[in-house]
Amino acid sequence: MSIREVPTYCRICEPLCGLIATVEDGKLVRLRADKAHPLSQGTACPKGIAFTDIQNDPDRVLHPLRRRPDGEFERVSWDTALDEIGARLRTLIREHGRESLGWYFGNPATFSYSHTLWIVGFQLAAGLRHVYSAGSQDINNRFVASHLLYGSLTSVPVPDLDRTDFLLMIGANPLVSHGSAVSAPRIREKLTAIPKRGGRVVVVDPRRTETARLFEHVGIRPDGDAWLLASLLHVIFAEGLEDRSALRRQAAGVSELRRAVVRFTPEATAAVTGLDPDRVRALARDLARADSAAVYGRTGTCLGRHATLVAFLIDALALVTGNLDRPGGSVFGKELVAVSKLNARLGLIGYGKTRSRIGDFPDVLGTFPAAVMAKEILTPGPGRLRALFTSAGNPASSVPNTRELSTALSQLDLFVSIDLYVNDTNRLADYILPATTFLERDDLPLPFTALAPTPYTQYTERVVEPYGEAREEWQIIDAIATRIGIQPFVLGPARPAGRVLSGLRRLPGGSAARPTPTLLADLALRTGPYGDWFGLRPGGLSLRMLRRHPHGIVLADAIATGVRREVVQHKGNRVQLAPEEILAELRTLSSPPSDPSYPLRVIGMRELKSHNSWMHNSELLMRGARDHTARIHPKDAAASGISDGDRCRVTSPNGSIEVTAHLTEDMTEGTVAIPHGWGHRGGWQRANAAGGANVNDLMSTATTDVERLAGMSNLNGVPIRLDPVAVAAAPGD
Ligand SMILES: Nc1nc2c(c(=O)[nH]1)N[C@H]1C(S)=C(S)[C@@H](COP(=O)(O)OP(=O)(O)OC[C@H]3O[C@@H](n4cnc5c(=O)[nH]c(N)nc54)[C@H](O)[C@@H]3O)O[C@H]1N2
Ligand SMILES: Nc1nc2c(c(=O)[nH]1)N[C@H]1C(S)=C(S)[C@@H](COP(=O)(O)OP(=O)(O)OC[C@H]3O[C@@H](n4cnc5c(=O)[nH]c(N)nc54)[C@H](O)[C@@H]3O)O[C@H]1N2
Ligand code: SF4
Ligand SMILES: [Mo]
Repeated sequence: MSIREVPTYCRICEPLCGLIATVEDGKLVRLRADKAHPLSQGTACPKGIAFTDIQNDPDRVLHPLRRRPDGEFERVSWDTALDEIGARLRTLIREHGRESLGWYFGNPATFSYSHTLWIVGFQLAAGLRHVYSAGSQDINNRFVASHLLYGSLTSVPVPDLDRTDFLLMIGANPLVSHGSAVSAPRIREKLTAIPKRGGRVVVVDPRRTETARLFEHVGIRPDGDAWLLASLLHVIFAEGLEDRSALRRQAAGVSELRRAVVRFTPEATAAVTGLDPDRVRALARDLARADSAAVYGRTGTCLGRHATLVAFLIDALALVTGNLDRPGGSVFGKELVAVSKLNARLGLIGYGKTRSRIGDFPDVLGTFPAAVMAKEILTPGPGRLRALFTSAGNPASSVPNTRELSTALSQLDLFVSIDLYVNDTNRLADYILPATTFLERDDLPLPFTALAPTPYTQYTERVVEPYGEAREEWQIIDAIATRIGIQPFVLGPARPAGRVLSGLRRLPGGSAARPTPTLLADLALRTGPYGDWFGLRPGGLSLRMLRRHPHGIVLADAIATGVRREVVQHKGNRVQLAPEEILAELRTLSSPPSDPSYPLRVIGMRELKSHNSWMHNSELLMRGARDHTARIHPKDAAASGISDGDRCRVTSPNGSIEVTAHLTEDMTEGTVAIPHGWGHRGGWQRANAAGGANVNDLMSTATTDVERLAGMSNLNGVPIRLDPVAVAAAPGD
């Protein structure tokens, strides 16, 4: 018997905690927190530990599956699956062109550099138009705000947690989510250290969350953030609290922004935010006067009706108070590989380069809003989406109006999914191709280093060989591409990307003119901001060097500041505070008229032992009486005739679901919180048995309900009503 202890890192969520895997005869038997990881230092959450259940799950898909006419799946060989998919694709391309092909990639794709690279390679080489991702339900507004402010989509400032005196946190719950768009193991300690050193943390959230309980809570009404931020700016300008010297040095459009927020007095916005004007004024003053302050917003600010405006105002507030690109403020991390620069030079993917056929939405980094995907499948005409691939995604659970999407998916000419499971989406697929788990592939966390207040990285080899016949996504994508005559990363020399990438073929290690992900990663790393430049910069990074640090490596004590000139691509390297798109949003900002039939609003929330839709099959995480509940304020429950523990019906203009009522004064009145990712119908038995409902049945895909600038789905602040569910009387009652 061979037993090995292998250091690696968790790729479920963004802190990327160090793990030690115990492997016995090629099988994973245990995961535990890695004490030798320089930042996570022996911490990991229940999900990371429970990944053993996923790795060894008897419900995992370990062989290619093909759907039979009766709807059941049968096992087929890889060759059969790939050849049949290839043949069907060639027919579709002949009849309808490559624009009939599409891809949706989900959240776990972000955690695999090879998967992401090969999707982009395939997209560019095949000229795919129909590309969708979890981003339009998550973070694309943040990228568009950065595009408007800095002329650089992928430059996202992070709160300088270790040095800040004042953290204004809006719509984020890092005690449960462990931080997002900020990569920081042990984030709870980083946050609690702020008040310990005399600073403040203010949490703006309609629910008194696990995070809000530890700090100061501002209980805003859902989707009131744009109004609150505009009011904070209003007070700061009106009282002359802005940092004039920072504005002179860093910004353009100051007076236009100042004028645009004139009408947003705290009194004028109180009805929308639900906040006392004096409290808003005090918050503005305290923020402006703090020695340093960081303003940070996450999914709670991304899924409302004004998501891009909100993300924009978050950074504008940091800049106006003199806290952008400054220690203790909102700061720009250095990328592990120079994606932003390379992209700026080659112009490969950007914003608004093309527009969607349905709804005329601009693309964001080459993707369209997932909310229009169903209509792209259902609407006849040239450019109709006919063949869809999903990889590491469960859109029938995660995007709005899941009933519409399920109907659409069953009308596709071809539907292929690359996943670990039969999930709520690919149960409708023609083929399911088994992917490796993160423990079965090598990895380098490309996008996360720039988001880390203490920059760090780690390279990991695969910990176990793939179980069954699982393959890495890039290999599957490559195999499919080959069958339709496309080679990702070997483009014609006429295309700018082709020129760069074809150069790689001549490098040692690029076997048979086809670079591997590992080769590309090494090359990008070595020529990146931390790279060794093939020996020109001793001590710099290469994969070889990272292999010598299997527990990970800290790259700097803190994020370097004073980098605006490198980050901001606009004229004179000035941050644009008044782009027309934003001024127009501010001019027209008005809250939708309230409809008495839907007096309450629903928002999302995350739970410690769930991860989006895909960890409900883990025994460890599902232990105890776990139930899918709606968190409701007791007064709202009473008004609807509902008691704690009752089943209740939640109805929006778009749909209706049934969940269990959980009464709690943590909710602000008028707001109900329901987690997403429940109500399963897949091939995962424990998850199916867990019950619950799909909250996204309540959400709308009407193009008027999709945020205009970034195509964000509206998943927070959606109007609902609550009704008791009549319990059938027992016989004899
Ligand atoms: N109402 C509401 N909806 C939401 C949200 C919300 O707050 N409220 N949040 C949104 C957000 S932020 C996100 S990120 C999305 C997530 O939306 P999606 O990414 O569409 O869905 P997930 O639930 O993350 O499902 C991921 C799938 O990937 C599979 N998987 C896991 N690891 C791997 C792997 O290594 N390789 C492959 N090939 N497959 C893998 C899992 O089995 C699962 O089927 O949901 C969004 N939806
Ligand atoms: N345990 C666990 N961790 C996760 C995940 C998970 O599913 N489970 N998912 C991962 C993913 S994909 C992501 S993107 C991150 C997300 O990371 P976070 O954004 O930190 O996660 P949430 O807990 O959803 O926090 C969002 C907060 O916004 C609040 N909110 C809702 N609507 C509004 C609003 O209109 N205004 C304001 N101000 N607040 C509002 C909610 O009450 C909630 O507390 O978490 C990641 N980590
Ligand atoms: S917080 Fe948990 S799920 Fe996230 S990386 Fe760490 S161990 Fe993994
Ligand atoms: Mo997400």
